[in-house]
Amino acid sequence: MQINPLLDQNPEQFLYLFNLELTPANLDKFRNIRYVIMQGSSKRSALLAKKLAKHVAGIDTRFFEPVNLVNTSNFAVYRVGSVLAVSHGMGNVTIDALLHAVTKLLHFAGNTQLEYIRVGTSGGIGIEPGTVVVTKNAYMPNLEPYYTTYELDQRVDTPTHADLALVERILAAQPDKLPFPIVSGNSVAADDFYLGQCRYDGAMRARRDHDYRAKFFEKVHALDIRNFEMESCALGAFCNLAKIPATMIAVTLVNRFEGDQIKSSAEQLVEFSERSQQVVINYLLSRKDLSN
Ligand code: R2B
Ligand code: URA
Repeated sequence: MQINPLLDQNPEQFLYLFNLELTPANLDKFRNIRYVIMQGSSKRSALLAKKLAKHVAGIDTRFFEPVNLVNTSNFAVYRVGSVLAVSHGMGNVTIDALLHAVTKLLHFAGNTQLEYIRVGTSGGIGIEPGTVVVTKNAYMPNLEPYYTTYELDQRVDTPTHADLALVERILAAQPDKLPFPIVSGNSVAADDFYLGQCRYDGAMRARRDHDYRAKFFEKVHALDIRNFEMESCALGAFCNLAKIPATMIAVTLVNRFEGDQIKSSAEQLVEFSERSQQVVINYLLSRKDLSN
């Protein structure tokens, strides 16, 4: 892990984005962390923490409610053993803020060896809804493997590829009889859910027609891109700068070759989103440094 050297010249007392005083007592809560699992919603992070408590610590979760360790309504952070289950909100910009905050916090708490995994949902490109995709490369919407941002008025392009060894470890940790399909593939981080992914059911009308969209989907499919979502580029770029192994595990809710709307029932969607959680749990349980 590599961190901004300026941080230690003037140690921070208060972490604004988590509304958290960096007292020794608070930092103690974040020592000996190895894995940070990020999901869009705080509710899903709490659910994952509950499942990990059951699997890792053998806790009867009927009597256990995970405790949120930070004091903001924007993000939630739960801990089980050496795992943090964290929420990141929606979009590259939001996950980027979370990545800075959680990485600073973990640095101040003395952690040096981390892995970051986003666990989420996505729109599939030419695969059955319910398939789980583990990301090898994240692409911007213009199909460049760089996250383009601006430092003041200067454009910077940061590579977005995931850690392939981590991708392989995740796939190798899955049982032979996993009851749903899992593939590794590339992902596109769109700027938004509707027009950025050329949905025709947004409140505003997409400007590209069906023919343009169909050709684009064919083109991305040929690049081994298997899903659209909204955070993989910021995650990949941040973790490449920080030298933190990272990838994304995202279940697909729809096959975009077939339509825009997510038509699965509420129960099916819950089951789908549990699939990507199951994949990360299988991976974490294969590790030897889960409890501490
Ligand atoms: C996938 O799902 C969310 C939108 O519904 C977004 O955060 C993403 O990347
Ligand atoms: N998340 C996305 O960003 N797109 C989808 O189609 C589904 C979930």
